[in-house]
Amino acid sequence: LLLHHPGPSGPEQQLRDCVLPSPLLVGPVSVHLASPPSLEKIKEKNPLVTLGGHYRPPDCEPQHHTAIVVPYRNRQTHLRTLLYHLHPFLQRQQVHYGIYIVHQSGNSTFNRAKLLNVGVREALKEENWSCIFLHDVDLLPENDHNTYTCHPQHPTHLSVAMDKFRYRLPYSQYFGGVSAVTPEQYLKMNGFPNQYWGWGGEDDDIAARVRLSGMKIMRPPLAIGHYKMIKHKGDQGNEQNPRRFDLLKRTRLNWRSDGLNSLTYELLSKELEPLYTNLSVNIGDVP
Ligand code: UDH
Ligand code: NGS
Repeated sequence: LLLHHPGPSGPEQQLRDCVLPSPLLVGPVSVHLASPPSLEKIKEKNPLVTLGGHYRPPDCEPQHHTAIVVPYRNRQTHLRTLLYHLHPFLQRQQVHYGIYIVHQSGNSTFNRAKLLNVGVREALKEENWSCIFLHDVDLLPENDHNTYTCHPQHPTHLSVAMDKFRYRLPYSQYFGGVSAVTPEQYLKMNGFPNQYWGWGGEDDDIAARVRLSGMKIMRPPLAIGHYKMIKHKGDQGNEQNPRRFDLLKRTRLNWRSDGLNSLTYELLSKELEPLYTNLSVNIGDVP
């Protein structure tokens, strides 16, 4: 049934609201990690994805508008695997989405949380997203009932059952991998820390911010939140951060002054690729 109503510039088709859970869901899916197809092949398989990696369900009005933000440097094969898997996954969920790759340019020490701050800010400049996913490039969701939407009050941690942790949480406050916030929740917790250079601790800081700003962490059931991680070694430029334990002791003191409200960076380029938006950014280096 199609309803018609006159829009501001003449008659306009109004689609039915997309329903949740989406009728297109299949539940558990097998994930192929080895040798993903070329970007051209992936685009062919996803003809409705538009420039910059955006998609809207064609047959119903989406109720959720989700930006996927991926912190990134030098993981080309992982990125292709993620795109190959995530585009069809999100389309089955009938959400309106866009994929943003935030590429840390140069060889300075990697800073995952700061890249996530940049991605949130840039994505929200572009569209009025209702939900922002913070998504590692090497994690592939294995069940499409794990919906890529936000809880209205509380941040969500999605990757609760990763294969490398034998499909359980490694510890109860774990917030790494894949998580989601609304713009309001993000503002309330003053975003993410900018001071974690190198591997480790930034996800624990983010989890602490959720609590300190008066919110809690929502999670899907373990049976639904299954993820496969693409196996890899630690990256050059992302060595363990020796300051992480000291920083974590100070989250309570620092979260109001370090975060979204202290974020500085230089956007070097923004390219609308067929399957994603590529933000190249200079975020500086360890002070
Ligand atoms: N990332 C990159 N490029 C890098 C480093 C990190 O793209 O050079 C991104 C990527 O999205 C990745 C995320 O940051 O999924 C997290 O980094 P990670 O995968 O290295 O961290 P994870 O904890 O794995 O998933 C760590 C493996 C080695 C840990 C050694 C310390 N015990
Ligand atoms: C904790 C780290 C987290 C990390 C988690 C899982 O110890 O950043 O291990 O790591 N916290 C600190 O170092 C303070 S993993 O097994 O994926 O390498 O996410």
